[in-house]
Amino acid sequence: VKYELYYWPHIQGRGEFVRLALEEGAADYVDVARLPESEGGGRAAVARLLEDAADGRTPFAPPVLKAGTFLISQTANILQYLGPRLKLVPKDEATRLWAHGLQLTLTDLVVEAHDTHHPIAKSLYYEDQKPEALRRAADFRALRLPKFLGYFERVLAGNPGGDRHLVGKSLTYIDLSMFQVIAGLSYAFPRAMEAMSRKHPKLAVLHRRVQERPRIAAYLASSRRIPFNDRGVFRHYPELDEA
Ligand SMILES: N[C@@H](CCC(=O)N[C@@H](CS)C(=O)NCC(=O)O)C(=O)O
Repeated sequence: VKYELYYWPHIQGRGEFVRLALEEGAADYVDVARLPESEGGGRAAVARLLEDAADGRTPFAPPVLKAGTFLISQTANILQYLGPRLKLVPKDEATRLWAHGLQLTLTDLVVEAHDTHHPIAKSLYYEDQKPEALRRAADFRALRLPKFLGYFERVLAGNPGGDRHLVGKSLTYIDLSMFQVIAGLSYAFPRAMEAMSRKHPKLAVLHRRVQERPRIAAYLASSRRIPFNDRGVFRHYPELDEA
């Protein structure tokens, strides 16, 4: 096996961005924590990886990708590594830096989506920060979501390689990540996102096209795709969506 992904086995979470790249790239990989515990899987596999490593290079948080002797953390960093190897980003440096910048912007959006249900503390239950979550989510829907999606719609419209992709002339890991963000936001905020996709038609088309790619469609239909649930980054609490 060429790649080992270490990520929580019960959620899509941030690991999903890596899973999608590995799937589209037809990579030889194992989603380690999804193996039975008797085969070294389960949450314990992730926990073990986050124990202090002998070489002092312990990752802070999953997802983590093991590739040969490399242990790579941070979603955008993992994708920057996998991109050229899975032919999911153009080779030239300028384009790769642009792509990485876009991925980091998606990372920021993911944090803000998370903070709608956990605006005060990760360590508290949603139920213990609900008034703050309601305020944060209202602001997210009214201002942040349109700002981020408007930005990505403009990037798509202005891509010199054409508006079928965010970067270059063919599919990149940025398109895959954008698909996942739209899928997650649509799960979390179905009503707000309905209006949003009407306002951002090019993103809506990109989302659909990625979903229909043969390898992605096969992956989404498989048991490897964990359903969205109320433990991941994207959670559906109806009261946080538009009235
Ligand atoms: N910026 C990192 C964030 C990683 C992250 O927050 N991982 C979550 C799971 S999705 C976690 O376990 N965090 C533990 C913590 O923040 O204490 C990335 O994009 O990979």
